[in-house]
Amino acid sequence: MAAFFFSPTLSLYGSLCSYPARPTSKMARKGVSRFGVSVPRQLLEEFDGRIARMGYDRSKAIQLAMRDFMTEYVWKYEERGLAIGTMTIIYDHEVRGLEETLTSTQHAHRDVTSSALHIHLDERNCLLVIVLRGEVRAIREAAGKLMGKRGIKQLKLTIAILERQGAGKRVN
Ligand code: NI
Repeated sequence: MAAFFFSPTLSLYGSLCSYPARPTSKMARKGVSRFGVSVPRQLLEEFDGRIARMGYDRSKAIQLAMRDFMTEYVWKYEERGLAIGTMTIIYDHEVRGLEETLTSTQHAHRDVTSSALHIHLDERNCLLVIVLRGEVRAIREAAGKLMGKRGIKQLKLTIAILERQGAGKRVN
């Protein structure tokens, strides 16, 4: 982990945007902003390799990543209202106490855990898909109980907001 933080960094600034050094009036009219970002060299190399295969340049890829980030995280920290979704978990069932934690968490948060599907992937690993429905705040709390637990190899939340609190309008 330390390697990540102490890796040499490169600036994305140079080729982040192909605009001239000073904003032109045309650029200002389009509402485009430039910014500099420092990232670990290894991360940048991997990023460049992947986006090249996908046919994106850095500007486009970073815009997509920023939008994904907002979709993914805004609901987790800001949204209030009614939502549906799934929590997909891949875990090692041999880790002591983990299955009990997964079950007790679902019991404790039965107001938002509608149902669950369990598939035994191989000798050790299981896939658990929990269907969620309820207040975003309660879903967030249930997910928070499991995030970072030892033995959970992957935890992915997919949420759609049905009704924003105060808005009274269905968006999905
Ligand atoms: Ni299993």
